[in-house]
Amino acid sequence: MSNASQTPQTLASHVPRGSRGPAGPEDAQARILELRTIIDRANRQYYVDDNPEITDAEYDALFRELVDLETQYPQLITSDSPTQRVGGPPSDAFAKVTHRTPMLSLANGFKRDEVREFDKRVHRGLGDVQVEYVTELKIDGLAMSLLYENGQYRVGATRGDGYVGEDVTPNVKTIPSVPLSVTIPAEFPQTFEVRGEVYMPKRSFQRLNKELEGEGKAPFANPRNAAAGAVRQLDPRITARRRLDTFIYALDPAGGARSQEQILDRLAEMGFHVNENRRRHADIESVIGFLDEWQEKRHGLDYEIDGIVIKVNDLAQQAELGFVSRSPRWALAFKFPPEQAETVVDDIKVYVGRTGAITPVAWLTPVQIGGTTVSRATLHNEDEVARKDVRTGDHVIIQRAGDVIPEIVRVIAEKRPATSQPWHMPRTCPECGTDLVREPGAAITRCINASCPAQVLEHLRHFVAAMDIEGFGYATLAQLTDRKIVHDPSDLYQLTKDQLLSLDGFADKSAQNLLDRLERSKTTTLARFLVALGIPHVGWTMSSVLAAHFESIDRVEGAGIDDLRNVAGVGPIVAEGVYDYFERAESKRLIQRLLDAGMMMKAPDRREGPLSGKTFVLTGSLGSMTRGDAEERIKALGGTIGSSVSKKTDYVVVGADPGSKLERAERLKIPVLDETAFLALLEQEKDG
Ligand code: 1X8
Repeated sequence: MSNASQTPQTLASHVPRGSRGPAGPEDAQARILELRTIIDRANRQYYVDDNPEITDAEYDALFRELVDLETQYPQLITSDSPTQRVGGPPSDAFAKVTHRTPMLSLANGFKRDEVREFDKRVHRGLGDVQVEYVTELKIDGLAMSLLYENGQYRVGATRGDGYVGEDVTPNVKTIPSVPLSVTIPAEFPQTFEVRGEVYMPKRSFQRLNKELEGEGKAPFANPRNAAAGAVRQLDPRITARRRLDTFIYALDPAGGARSQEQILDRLAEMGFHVNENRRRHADIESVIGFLDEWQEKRHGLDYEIDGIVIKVNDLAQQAELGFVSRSPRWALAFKFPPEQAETVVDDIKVYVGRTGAITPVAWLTPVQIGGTTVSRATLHNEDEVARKDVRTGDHVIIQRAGDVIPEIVRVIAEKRPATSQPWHMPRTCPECGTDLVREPGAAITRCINASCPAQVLEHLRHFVAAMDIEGFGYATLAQLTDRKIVHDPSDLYQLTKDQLLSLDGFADKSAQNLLDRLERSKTTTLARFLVALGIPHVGWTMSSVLAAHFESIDRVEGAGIDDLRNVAGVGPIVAEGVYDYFERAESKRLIQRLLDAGMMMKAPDRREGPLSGKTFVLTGSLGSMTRGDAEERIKALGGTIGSSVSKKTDYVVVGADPGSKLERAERLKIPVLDETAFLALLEQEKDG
């Protein structure tokens, strides 16, 4: 098997750095959309797939660029911008939990001067008073919320997008350091929430990766991803085997504690794991001493930290400082600089991605950086290689910023072998031999042969991942394409059991399971289908926008360029990408074949049923069910919930103590249902 197809499919598909700043609002709009698409995809990879492909440092740079542009052009901010969220979207695999208060992210600082600036802001905000700080290690784990009722552990949730997380209660329950019941201190509320990080100790991580490699499976890139994978298992028994641990640092309500330090002491008394490496400081220079100390000492820990969290200690002062957009003003996350190491470039090879993008990748003599072995570094594109003048045989400084794909920072010129030659992009595709194309002004070189085996394989991998069809591993798809059984995703739906049984690793049961999963995947949503097609610039956010607007694949396919441009949240670059995609005969053919195979798409968030097209507004409380249950039952029958009464409202359901909505309904002559009538309607519609 050629190695060209073994790389993550979109190694190079985020935008190359060094792009010039936009000149005016129109350029800014285009760049903002581009950044949002890249950031949304990166978020999804990080939070949902546990498989990031850009580094934290790159992510931070892209995010900062977006924040800067949106600050400059506030009129271009939309509610779906990643700057308006604080994390990634929750996955469909778990029930959702709405956090009692949002799980916010902290403002970041990278330089000691930014820490001093933070101190100045705090002092400006509080006036002429003493401020104490508490510093804690910033654990490179997975943020969690744990809810306790009457001292009993009830709900464990991931952070998700900060507002809604995933319910992973049974999984978290398997973590030994999570107390299942706690003794509640006197005068403490019966219901409280703690927050902290779940992490995988370095030692457990190394053992797990050895096991995975022994089974021929892909290892995790870092302990954080391994911990995230373990928490987000559907089977808690797997979580239990992964030896996770926790550090807890927040308590809500604080129950009489007056400082962060007291909160940490109280959490420890209650039986939570609290990190012992914390310190109180009378001034910011003492804080900076703590940063220096831990930047050195951190490698001696059995867990990864990526910085130091600095908090104003006094809770009253915290309350006075409050919040600014997505972060508290009283805290700063100081991030350690990326770690570097020296190694040798043994070779430079190119990979072909799903869209035909050709990415040069340096093969390195394996080297340890901060506890992880690194043997590859992305070189992004031809210009990047030329700019850094990286050559086979060079000694290089590489850096890893907490994530998978490390980067070459620079070549050590003094150590260059005398015989070395500059690297050049090959003229032809290493997979199919087609002449490579680089359009004027573009950074990316492409193989434009749509049936290039590497592209076909990456396209299939993208499709099965997006459609959430388990059981099509790399090896299976590679066999199917090598044997020319499968050429595009629609062929998957024509597979027979005999064909599957002819592949390595299939028995009757596993073949049947795979066929069943394929069959089930045919009932899907328009948003998922659009993602699976692999349209340029269309990740989950964009596909949801398109699905909500157009509601059917026919209408997306038939949309003109102006129709697309007029969709809120779709900018010119995306509009063009989508339009071009659907113009192509291959795309039309693929979609038709998928539909012929029986693919069916539900309209976004709108269930079909006897109440389809009917809008209900609820007011007052019902005796027999909660408001939420009533809404669920209406939606289950296809109805829609409105928030205010208008001429478009079909029914107003009235419980006890109705508000002004009842008056308005009577004025507009909208049918009013009391609880009995409402229940009767539900029953009748259900039977009918
Ligand atoms: C994130 C983290 C916090 C702490 C430690 N590790 C983290 N990853 C801490 O406060 N000790 S606070 C935090 C957040 O608020 N996003």
